[in-house]
Amino acid sequence: MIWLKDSFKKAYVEKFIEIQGSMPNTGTSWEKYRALVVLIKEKMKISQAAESMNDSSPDQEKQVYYFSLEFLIGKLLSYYLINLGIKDVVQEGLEELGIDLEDLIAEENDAALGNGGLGRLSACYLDSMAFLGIPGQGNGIRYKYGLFQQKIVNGFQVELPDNWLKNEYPWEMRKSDNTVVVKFKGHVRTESIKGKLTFFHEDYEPVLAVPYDIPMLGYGNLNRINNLRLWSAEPIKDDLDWVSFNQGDYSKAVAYRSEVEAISYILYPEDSSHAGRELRLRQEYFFTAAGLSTIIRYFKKKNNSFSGFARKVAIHINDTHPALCVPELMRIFMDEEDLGWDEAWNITVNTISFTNHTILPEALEKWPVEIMKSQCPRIYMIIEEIDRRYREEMHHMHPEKRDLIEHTAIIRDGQIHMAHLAVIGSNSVNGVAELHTKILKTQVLKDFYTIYPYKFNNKTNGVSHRRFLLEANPDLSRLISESIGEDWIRQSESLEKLLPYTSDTAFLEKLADVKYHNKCRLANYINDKMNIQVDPSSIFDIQVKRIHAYKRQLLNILKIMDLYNRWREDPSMDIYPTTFIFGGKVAPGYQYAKSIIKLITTMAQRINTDPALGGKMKVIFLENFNVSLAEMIYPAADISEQISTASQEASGTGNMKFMLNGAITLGTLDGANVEIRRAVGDENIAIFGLKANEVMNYYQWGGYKSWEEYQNFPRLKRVVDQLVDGSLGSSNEFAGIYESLLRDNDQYFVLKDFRSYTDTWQKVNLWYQHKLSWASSCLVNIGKGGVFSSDRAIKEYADDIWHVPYQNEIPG
Ligand code: 26M
Repeated sequence: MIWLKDSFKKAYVEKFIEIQGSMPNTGTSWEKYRALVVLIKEKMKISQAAESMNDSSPDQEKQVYYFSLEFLIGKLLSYYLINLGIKDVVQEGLEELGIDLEDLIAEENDAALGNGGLGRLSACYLDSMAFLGIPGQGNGIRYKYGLFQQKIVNGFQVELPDNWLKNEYPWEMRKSDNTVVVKFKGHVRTESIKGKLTFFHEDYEPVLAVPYDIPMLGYGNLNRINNLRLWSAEPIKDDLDWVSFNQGDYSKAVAYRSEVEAISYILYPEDSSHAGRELRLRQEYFFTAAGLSTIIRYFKKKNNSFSGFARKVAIHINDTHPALCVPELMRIFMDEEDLGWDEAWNITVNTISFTNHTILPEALEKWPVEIMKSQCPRIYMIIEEIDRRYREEMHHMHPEKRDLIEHTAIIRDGQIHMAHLAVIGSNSVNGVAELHTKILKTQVLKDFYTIYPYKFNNKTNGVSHRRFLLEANPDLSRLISESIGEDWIRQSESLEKLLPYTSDTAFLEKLADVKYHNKCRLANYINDKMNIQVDPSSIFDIQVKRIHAYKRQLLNILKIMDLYNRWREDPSMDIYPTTFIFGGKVAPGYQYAKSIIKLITTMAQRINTDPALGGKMKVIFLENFNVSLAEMIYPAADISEQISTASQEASGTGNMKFMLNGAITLGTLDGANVEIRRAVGDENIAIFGLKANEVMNYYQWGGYKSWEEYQNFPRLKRVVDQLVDGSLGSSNEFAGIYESLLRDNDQYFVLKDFRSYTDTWQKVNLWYQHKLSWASSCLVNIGKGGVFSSDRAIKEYADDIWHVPYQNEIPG
């Protein structure tokens, strides 16, 4: 315990006076929030300084650096109070000062430096590394604007800028002393000095990379505070001089400044498409080069030779976005540290590991040679050399396999294949669920799998069960701890101790009460925000995630249209009242997915205002789905919709968050759903639809005939026709969706899976009416949810890939 109530109160009041020059009761909520954060930050610093003084071990611990263009961290204050074990003390102390902690928590902006699954995963992983005592640092970009805020206006998504730094972000610390220069453009002059080729990068554009650090504090672990280092791009101080000296042109000086500031200006809001924009490449090189330079600087402080580098440093690249780590590390070793190619290459490969997050071909990064050459001329030379040596080596090993070389080369048809660079330049390649890893080995990267079988491994994703269960669902957490003790907070697998309660009626009733209470909380939110009343005793059937064709929100809304049709025809139909809830953002340029939102909101408008339904159905599209909202939604779910076209969702992580909160998955055998089913058993999950191998077979033979599906199932034909027959209004809004289903042959098998989906949904609806059986299955999901904690995932990374120790025991 770092504070008792009275010492906290005293410290808080003193801190407030120090910062504001007045008493707390005169301040705004924002000022009170900031003072609390500053106080906690200082407390962390003091304890960490004490720790590092005690650390007399001569040998430096191995450091893990997690490179990611996205960290979707959400809010920190409330979570850190829990991790420090002082939430109650602080809450009571503040209350005595007349301050409501909830008001302060509400002041914090979500740090939304990520799009979705990939970005939230990196935040969960930093959390678990801090908890497990792994020296693990994040490296990313301090975007001035995070993921856009979504408003729904007339049923359409409207994007607003996310100006999260408007007020200042009190968790971050600017570390100007650690600023580095990243060099873009210019050209490379080669000179032979004493018989050695030497490279001079000349006439380059210098960009200052200024780091901002955010402390990463794990549960119960004040001794080890990790760091998330986010880089901001700034013009060099004397930019006017520099530019006028070089170009003698004022307008160029202005252009220089804005080109530099653009680098860390905004997060790209696409989560599955690669547009090949120059600015994106500049972002990638910027944070890669800046991050590596701090790693090298820190390493050199403690070591005098690079031979042990890979034993002291692990660099993990989150998708291919940081794959320029490979040539940049080579550049540093060769051009700055004077190592030869072979030694530099060995160390580089042994240091870097790589995670792939998607098989969608449109997401795979390829950069035109011309862009790479002009932005990063020296890096391009090194990539060319890596490619040349790779081809040469393959030619030696497999002289007959010319195809193999062409399929796996890094540079081909004027494009640089970043996934190939990442696979060749790393010692480990992992997928994010068993099925996904299998698809990588047998399809997407199959040629590489024949060349480097030993590099491939699976690391099924995990989520922070402390954020998404302990923090997000306090009532359930209390019920769990009262029954099985608090072990589960540190050892997620201890949730299995709940399993004996699946036949305990009194317990199951309490579980249902908790769920009801969480549904009331969400219902109140919906009422406040949207002025729509939803019945908390109806089934909450929820799909929240980015909107994308492969995730098939369309399948869900067609199901709702069908149900609505049937209900109107037969009001006595025996279906339990259901509230259908959607949430999720669309990439601003993705018109098709935008029309899906419009379809959902159009149906919502219809159904929610139809008096004949007597409130049996409601449809809600919650705007601006983000981490904070997610923390309110998962605890309130009965049904978790995980309905992607099998093979397309690499893992999913929302599925795990729902499960840990006792929702039943209604899903396809895709991504980690496969493993969820294995964990809970067939009777505690609802699976439907095509299997991955069936889908891939169809793809191989050019798809299936969606027309036949449509013709042969009248209920389906009816909802598809309704998209264009005027029943949804006179505009042509949904013609694109209609065409995608019938003319473009329904690439995502929406029509093909419709029957099996609606049948399965109906069974689930019946099942819910057997309250005890349902609650018992919910409990199995919670009890088996422990393996999907990011603690488990990080331990596997630590054991198999990074080779770092972790502390797993409860400290004494
Ligand atoms: C690429 C190029 C240019 C701009 C943006 C991108 C890009 C950004 C994010 C591409 C993909 C991005 O994210 C992919 C992603 O989020 N994948 C998800 O990763 C999760 C964590 O592993 C999985 O659970 C999801 O199944 C997977 O879709």
